[in-house]
Amino acid sequence: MAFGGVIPFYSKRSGSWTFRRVFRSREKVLIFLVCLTFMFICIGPIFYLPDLRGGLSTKVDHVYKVYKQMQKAGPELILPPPPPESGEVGAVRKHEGVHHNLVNGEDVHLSDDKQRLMDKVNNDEELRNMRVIEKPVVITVSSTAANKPHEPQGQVDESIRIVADKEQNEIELDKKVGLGGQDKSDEPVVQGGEDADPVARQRREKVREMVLHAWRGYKTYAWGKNELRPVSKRGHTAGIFGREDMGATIVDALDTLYIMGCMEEYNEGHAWVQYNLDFNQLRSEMSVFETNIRFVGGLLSVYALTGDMLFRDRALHIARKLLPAFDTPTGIPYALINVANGIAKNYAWASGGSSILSEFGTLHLEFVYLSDISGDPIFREKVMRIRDVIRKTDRPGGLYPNYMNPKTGKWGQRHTSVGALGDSFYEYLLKAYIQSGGKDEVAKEMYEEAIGVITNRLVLKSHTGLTYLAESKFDRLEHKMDHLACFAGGMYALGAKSINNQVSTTHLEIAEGLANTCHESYARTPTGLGPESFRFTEGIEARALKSSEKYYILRPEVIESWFYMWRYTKDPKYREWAWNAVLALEKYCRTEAGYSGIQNVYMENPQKDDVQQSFVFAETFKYLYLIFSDDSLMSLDEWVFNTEAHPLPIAGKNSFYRKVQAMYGAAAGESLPWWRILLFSSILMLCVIKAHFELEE
Ligand code: DMJ
Repeated sequence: MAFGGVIPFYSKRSGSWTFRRVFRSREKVLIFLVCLTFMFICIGPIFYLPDLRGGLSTKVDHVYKVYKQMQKAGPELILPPPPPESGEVGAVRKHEGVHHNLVNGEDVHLSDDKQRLMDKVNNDEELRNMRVIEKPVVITVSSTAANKPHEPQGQVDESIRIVADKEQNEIELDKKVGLGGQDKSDEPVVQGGEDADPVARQRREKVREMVLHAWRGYKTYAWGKNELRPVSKRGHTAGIFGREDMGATIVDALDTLYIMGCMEEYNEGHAWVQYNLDFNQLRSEMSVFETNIRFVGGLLSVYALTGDMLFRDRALHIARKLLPAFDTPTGIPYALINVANGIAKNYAWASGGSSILSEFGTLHLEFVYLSDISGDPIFREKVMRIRDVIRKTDRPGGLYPNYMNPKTGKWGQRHTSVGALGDSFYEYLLKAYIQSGGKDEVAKEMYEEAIGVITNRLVLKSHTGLTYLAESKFDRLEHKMDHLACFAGGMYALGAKSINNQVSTTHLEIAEGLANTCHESYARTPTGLGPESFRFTEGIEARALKSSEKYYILRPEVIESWFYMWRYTKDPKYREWAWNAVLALEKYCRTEAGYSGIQNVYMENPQKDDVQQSFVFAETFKYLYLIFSDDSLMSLDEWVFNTEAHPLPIAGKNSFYRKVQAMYGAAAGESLPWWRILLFSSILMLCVIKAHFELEE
């Protein structure tokens, strides 16, 4: 249709509506308005709609990134690539035993080009300069400055930069908290928080000393490695982190160092993250779940605490690398991913190639928060899809089995546990509700339902009255409780306090009972530290039976449950139990270079396992420190701890939530439907045309 058919034009010559070249000024204004509206419809959403902001702007970033690298790569890219040799990285794109069809069929020349580009990127002088920092940069600071964190960074890394809400950032960057409290009365207490009791203060100082000791050992012998071997004094990495040195200990420790006011150490870690933490270096498989709870969770926590954009950008960079793992027919992610090529798979041992409940069910807090602070809805969508699938699938006897096949959406083996393989799924149902500021009713319902069935079927009492959590295997009860399951004492207490209903009192009693039983598992050993699993039979209670169950690897769950119980009951026994754990850690786990797990808690002189787990910083030391602090420090009314004890702010209750403000009245992180803006723009255009006609008449 001709333009003149839509918009009438005035003709001097005939007085009728015809085409002509010269427009009246009113017509010019009209045309300008129509064009403006049209441009607004076409271009506006790219920049302003929360639906697209993250997505498209990220794609624009990626295009820009590739363009920059192409410029640097120079003429050699134009030369025809050599034929790929077998075994060469990038030549063979299929992964044995992997059924994930992400790169199958890809042009080998393209792969080769990509590899060359990658090599070029890796050799890029700028990046090489970034990576020369092997040892920590110890920032010499004056005594007052030593207590201050790095100034929050702006757009620190162009390659992983995302579009942020400028105004919001300016507000947030203005927030700085010094040691010993905060400078704004309505802000959460994230440092300081000394208890009034001098004994508690002294004990807390001891915990801080332990952290510094462990950090110095790591810094001296394993800086940049994932973990420290504190006996043999070298680096260590577990399969969950992949083979490369990704500084897992640094990322897991940062928020703890910050909360404890260890600012020199915090700054060392900050510098390492800034210059070295780069998942583009990874070539091996890593765990989606562990990467999420330790790296993404750790970075998000420090972002919330400090407002430093560096941490948000790194968290987004890492989380985006995990996304190909979610490309399954159901949206239930695989357990392992090679972030270099996006190939994902499950553990071979997991019930016919199933994904694990405690893994795919423990992404929600971090992913929702990522969407809220970036405006990119992709993360929220991924976890909401997981929730939909598990919600709609019938559960045998009301219990959630530990396995689900990501291709069929069918449950695997009928094994249910609140310990290994199940644990943090239940924790995240409750905490999703808390994180949302009480708005996520679905999470609440799911938690209430799940915990109801668990309480009825798996919470038992031993013949001397110890409360414990059994497991269910093909409808038979196994009277075994993992150290991991001891977190449930804290979960029951948190649930009872956050959801006030007719079962709250019972749940608080169960919490008390579980915390006590887990304490018994510690008290009944000569070391005062608890075993990996303990059993209840005719003859024994709260004791390990098999030798493979007798180790202690610095796990936090028992201390975690005492932390919640202390906060909610103020019964001094929890502080005493925590102090006994400190003494036991000092006696049996401390080495010259840090802290090690032990192989048998029932031996007077246990062997050390020579691993300082990264979670000892994130969880064990943090919960100990908080038990001896005032309740105002990391208040449970303002913060919710992820399963790695990284605190995340509660929406609507914590001014450190740092939500990106979406435009057009949509709440941050929520999608504003396309149709709404389209409708709005069309109405606007029609009004303009109508007004014009009216004027002409
Ligand atoms: C931590 O990494 C997390 O707590 C996880 O949920 C399971 N357990 C380890 C520490 O024991």
